[in-house]
Amino acid sequence: MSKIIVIGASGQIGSDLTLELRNRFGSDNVLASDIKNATDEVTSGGPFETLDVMDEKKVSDTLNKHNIDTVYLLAAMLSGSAEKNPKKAWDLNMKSLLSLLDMAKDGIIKKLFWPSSIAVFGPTTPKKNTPQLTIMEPSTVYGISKLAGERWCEYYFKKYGVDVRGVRYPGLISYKTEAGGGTTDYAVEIFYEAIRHSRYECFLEENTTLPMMFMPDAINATIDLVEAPAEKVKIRSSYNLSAVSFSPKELAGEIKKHIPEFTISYKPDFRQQIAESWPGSINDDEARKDWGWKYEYDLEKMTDIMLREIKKKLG
Ligand code: AKB
Repeated sequence: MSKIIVIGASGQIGSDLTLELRNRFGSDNVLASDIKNATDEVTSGGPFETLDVMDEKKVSDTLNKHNIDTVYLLAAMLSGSAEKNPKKAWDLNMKSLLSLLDMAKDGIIKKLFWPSSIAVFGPTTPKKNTPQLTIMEPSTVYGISKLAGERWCEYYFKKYGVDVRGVRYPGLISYKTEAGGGTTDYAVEIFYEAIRHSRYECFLEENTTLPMMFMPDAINATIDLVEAPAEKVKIRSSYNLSAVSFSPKELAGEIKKHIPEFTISYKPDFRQQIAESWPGSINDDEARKDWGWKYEYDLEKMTDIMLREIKKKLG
């Protein structure tokens, strides 16, 4: 049985991922860690350690102490926050990856999952059905760090045989832990505001279509990729991954079916430019072909669950 650590277990992906990993592999085999406090569900359901991913020694001591062999490295600064703190974002996103890649190279760990993003694409990338291999000229700090990270992953795999795996996440939508600092965050905020106030002011324009995915699909993709036999994982930079694409107007229309009095207004800010630099839809043929990826949740199903679960959560 693998011994797993989730670094960044308090974040939007990390919290859901930790719970599902514990569900599949047993609570004692999944150590959650983060610099911030995690949700009660994460801290009470299994081991948790406070960990700053920038503290290389503490990270390596923790891996040794718990005999960890598989690392999910989710600590990162997202697109919106990174534009406000370019150097800090570069340091966090790059140093953490390079130090874990080195630990894998030195045999301290056996497997590393590292998330990339649709932010690796830029204004010159074909916007529709964006292929795995295409023009990549990201115009955001976050995107530059993710593209550089992808290149490092492939380099460590080819040069040192490091078993590193990754996916290019689209915007992720979930109800357990709110997102923070991303451009696609509107698609989570909108649900809370629809339930609380029946209205939402969106920071993107109404017709800005972006690739999105419901969290359970993202979690399945992540674990399936990490669990796939090594010979099936043909791409070691990061796989394109796709589910649904929609605009704020389309999402608002879907919410209106449940909350007829819901209204949306638009006040685009600096994130509009980031969103415009990203594709509207993604081609994920390679992930489907190599390790059998397939999404489950469409816009309708996702909206239904989001509204139901957030209502429950807000009481
Ligand atoms: C962001 O908006 O920055 C992220 C992403 C698409 O990687 N959700």
